[in-house]
This record gives sequence, C-alpha cells and structure tokens, in this order.
Amino acid sequence: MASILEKHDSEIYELIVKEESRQNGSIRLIPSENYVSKAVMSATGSILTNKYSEGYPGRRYYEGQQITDIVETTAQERAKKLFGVEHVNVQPYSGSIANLGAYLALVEPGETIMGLALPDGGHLTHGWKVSTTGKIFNSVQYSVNPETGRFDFDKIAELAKKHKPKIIITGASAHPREIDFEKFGEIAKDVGAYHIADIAHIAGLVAGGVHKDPVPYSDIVTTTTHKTLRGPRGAMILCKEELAKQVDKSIFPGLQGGPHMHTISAIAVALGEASKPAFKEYARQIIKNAKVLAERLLEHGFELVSGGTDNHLILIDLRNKEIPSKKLSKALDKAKIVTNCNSIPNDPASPFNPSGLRLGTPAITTRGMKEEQAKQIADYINQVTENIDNESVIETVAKEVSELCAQFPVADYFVA
Ligand code: DSN
Repeated sequence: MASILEKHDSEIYELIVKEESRQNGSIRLIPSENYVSKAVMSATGSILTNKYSEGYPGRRYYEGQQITDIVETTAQERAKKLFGVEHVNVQPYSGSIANLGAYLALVEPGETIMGLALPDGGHLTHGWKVSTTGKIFNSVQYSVNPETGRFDFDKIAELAKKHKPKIIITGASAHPREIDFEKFGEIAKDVGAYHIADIAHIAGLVAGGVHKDPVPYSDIVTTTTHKTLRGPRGAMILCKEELAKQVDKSIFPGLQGGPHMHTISAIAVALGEASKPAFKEYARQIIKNAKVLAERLLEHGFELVSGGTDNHLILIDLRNKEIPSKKLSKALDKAKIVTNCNSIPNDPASPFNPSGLRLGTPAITTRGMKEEQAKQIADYINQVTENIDNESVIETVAKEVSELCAQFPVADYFVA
C-alpha cells in the first residue's frame, strides 16, 4: 500500500513517512495518544471507505449493505460484550459528536446540564462556555477542590440540588485519579438527573478491568475509541436498551449522515484486541508505568495535581519551578519527549500558556516500556527542566531518547 502511495503522491507519502519516524523516534506522553496495531491501521485504510451506509444494520437508505451490515453488527456485538451493555452505537465520528448526541437524546436545548469545568480536567464538550454544549444548553460547571485536586462530593451534590440539572456528565480529560461513578450516579439520582459518563480517556482501563466500571451507575456511557482503548479515531455511545432508539436517532439523522464504515471496521478490530488477556496486562502496565513516572517526578521536586495518579495520566503543577509550561513543552519536544501544556485547577495563567503539563503512559506502554523506562523518562524530564536554556543538554537528552526508542521499536505499521 505504501509503495502505491509513494508512486502516486510522493509529497504526501514522504510526509507520512516523516511523521512515522517522528512517532517512532520520540517518547510520546500525550495521554490521549497511542499507537494502533497494524490490523487496526489496515482496516482503517480499507475499501470500506468507499461505501455509504446511512441508517443502521437492516434499515439502510442505500443498497449494497450485505457486508457493511455485518461489519457494524460485529462492532456493536463486540462492544456490548466487552463493556457489558445492552446497546451500542458505533457511528459517532468523534467524542464531541458522541457527547452532543447523548445530550440531545435525553434533553432539549435550553435545559440544564452539569459537567466538570475544563480547567479542572473536564472536556470542552462537558458544557464549557466556548463549546456549543455550553451555548445551547444552560450549563453549570462543577470543580475539583483546588487544594487536593479531588472531587468534593458534598459540594457537587449541593450544586446539583441548587441547579437541578437534567444531565450530570462525569469523566475527564485531565483528572489523574479514579472516578467514583457510583457516587456521581447517586448524586444524579437524588436530583432526578440522567448520568452520562464520558470514559474517552479511560475506556481501555475500564475494558482491562483496572478502573471502576461506569456502566452500572450511568444511563449512558460515551467514549472515543483511540486513547487507552487503542483503536482508530472514532467514538461509541453505550446505553440501556430503553434508550437505544433515542440515542440512535440523535446520531443519525440528528447529527450525522453516513457512518464511516472503514473506522467502524477498525473499531471492531480494536475491540477484538481489547477482549484478549494481553490487553488486561497492557492496562495494568499503563497504570504501573504512570505510578513510577509520578513517584520519580515527585522525587525530583515536581508538584503533581492531587499528589500523584491512579490512572494513565499525570498533571504537573509547574508553578514551583517558575517555568512557563509552553517553554517547557517546547524544550521537551526538542528533546523528543512529547507532552502537552494543560490548565490546572484554579489556574491563574492563560489556557494557551497554562501552569500545568499533562503526561500519560498509554503510548510508551504499547511499545513495551516498563517501570525502568518510566523512571528514566522522569529523569529526562527533570534534566530538561533544570537545563531549559541549555541547548547542548537538550541535544544530549534527545540523543539518549532516540537510543531508548530504538530499543523499543513500534511495529512497522505503514511502510510494510
Ligand atoms: N483532545 C483530547 C485530549 O487530548 O484529551 C480530548 O478530546
């Protein structure tokens, strides 16, 4: 496939090869990123991209659905089994659409929803003011305790009682601790709200049995498929049978046209991979690596939001280091360590140059790195931080990172 692209469009081919080399030659710590298997990549790039399939299996608007119906049903069945749910919609193009679709399946625009504020680790689509979800709904935002970085359930319950939201959204993009979906479920029940759990970041941890399961405590679960779950860029909505019709209608025809069958087939492949015992081990190792990375960073004097991690993610509070996070993330990028700046709870700084740096271990764990390498990575991060203006130290770290990456090769998934 690669050689066809090389002959047909060498400009794009070369860019993809360069990006592959960048991904393989760097320590990728952005917690929402991963490396998919060759099999997932192959399904994503398959001829299924040629097909339109508006509707759902057995009820399509165009003909020629003999195979696509089976592909979609297979993805649904695998997801139902893996997450133990009654109904799954595998069509959302992204997590943002999955979330909007889930809200609109349950409530009308103008009604009240309540989600975690973006600077406190929430997601734009949990009702943050610049997102459509913060504009078309009456959005109330809850926070974490800025001192502890943890949820204060009494305060959240009080806020829910005051505003009586129709939906409470849980889940996060930058929360380093296990989320107690049961407690959130109780708060929602007490005020008569639906509980939607967005498990985009932790879906692989839930599937691997190393994070509390949201399914028994929520009405709808949304997730992307490409983070810890290690599938293609896509999303799913999981729910009880009684909500199936309204969820499906909300996605198609409510928000989308034809589903992306190539993506859906790759989701099926990823779900198959996630149901294997090796995936459970992968999920366990993600957390072990994150814990060691966090402990070593603490030893180097870094402050971490909530003091550590229970999951795949670490949020460094850089204020004591007095280094702008953008400066550090750029220096780390030069050293081939790829992270992202992130707001921290109660952040005094701007969202484009906030006070936090977000790290995660899903991608390094996929390439086989373990505790020893996680510790070494913390040492590199410290070395760059301590020598932020010293180009030669940064170059030395970059060389060492290249050598480390060479010892943990990523499967040659494109240039085959
Ligand atoms: N952009 C994703 C992340 O990095 O967490 C969330 O959608």
